[in-house]
Amino acid sequence: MNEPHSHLSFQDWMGQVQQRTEAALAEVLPEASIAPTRLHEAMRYAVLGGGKRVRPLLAHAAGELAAARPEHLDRVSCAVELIHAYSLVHDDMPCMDDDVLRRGKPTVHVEYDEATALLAGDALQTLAFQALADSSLGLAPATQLDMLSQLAIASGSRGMAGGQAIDLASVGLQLSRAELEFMHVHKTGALIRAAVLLGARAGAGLSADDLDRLDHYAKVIGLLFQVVDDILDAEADTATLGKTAGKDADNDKPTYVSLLGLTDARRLAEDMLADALQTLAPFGARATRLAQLADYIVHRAF
Ligand code: GRG
Repeated sequence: MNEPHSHLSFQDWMGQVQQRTEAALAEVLPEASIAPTRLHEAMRYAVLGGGKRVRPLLAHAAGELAAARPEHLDRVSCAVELIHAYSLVHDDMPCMDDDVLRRGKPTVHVEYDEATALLAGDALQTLAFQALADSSLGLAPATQLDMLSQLAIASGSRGMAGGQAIDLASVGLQLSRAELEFMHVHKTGALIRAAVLLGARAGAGLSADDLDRLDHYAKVIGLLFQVVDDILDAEADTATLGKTAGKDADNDKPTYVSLLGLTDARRLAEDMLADALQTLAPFGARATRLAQLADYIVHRAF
């Protein structure tokens, strides 16, 4: 069922997944014409028409490996991307990172107002769980419950929100490499890992060994994404990133670049990429998209 994708170039495959994710998100989000219109408009503004959709791409790539149905992967992708979008809306607010630019547009609290941004983030988070809990999806109920639980853990205080709390408490501190890793495994890594594992869970037939291997890949990729994010924040410009560049140093935030320097941070990223690719090797061609995504995550421009 997923074979037809294999003849596509990576760029074309990526474009196709991005497009279907955009359509699935547009469908799952309430129309802006439905009351409360300003809130629904802000939710759609936060989610649609931007972003690399890395988490949906990972969910689809892992799901293809597990022969999952594309429409199930669309739903998993929506759920994970809605959580991601909520985290960005809240992260940009004055009480957190206080940023004015995201995905090349004014942040939600700037375009609307703070209360609307807070509510939009809240509502995106609950919409993620609503979308995944939909009983008409046709997934086995036990699988669906597992997925909901996994997404909740990845998003909450023992996952992304916990990592964000550590991040906020770390400003101006000198963290050790282990402390920095702990923070990022939670803040950025948990949701990326969930994207891979939920994608795989939507399919069937992966052995315990296969799932362990995929989990190792997901953990490496989650952290790798952040190492590269730190490098890009230090190196790239605001126009390329679509968000304010150089913020980590300006805010005195501990990063892989501040801890290791640019050269060693880049070396670390390449070492982690090699680890990720080696982990996928036993899957052979079935893991091509996951391997291409690992490479994309390291060599992306924004
Ligand atoms: C507010 C609970 C709460 C959590 C926020 C993920 C996060 C925690 C904050 C985002 C801030 C940030 C810059 C994190 C570093 C890595 C990251 C998640 C970058 C943004 O993700 P991309 O690059 O963004 O996938 P796009 O726009 O492409 O979707």
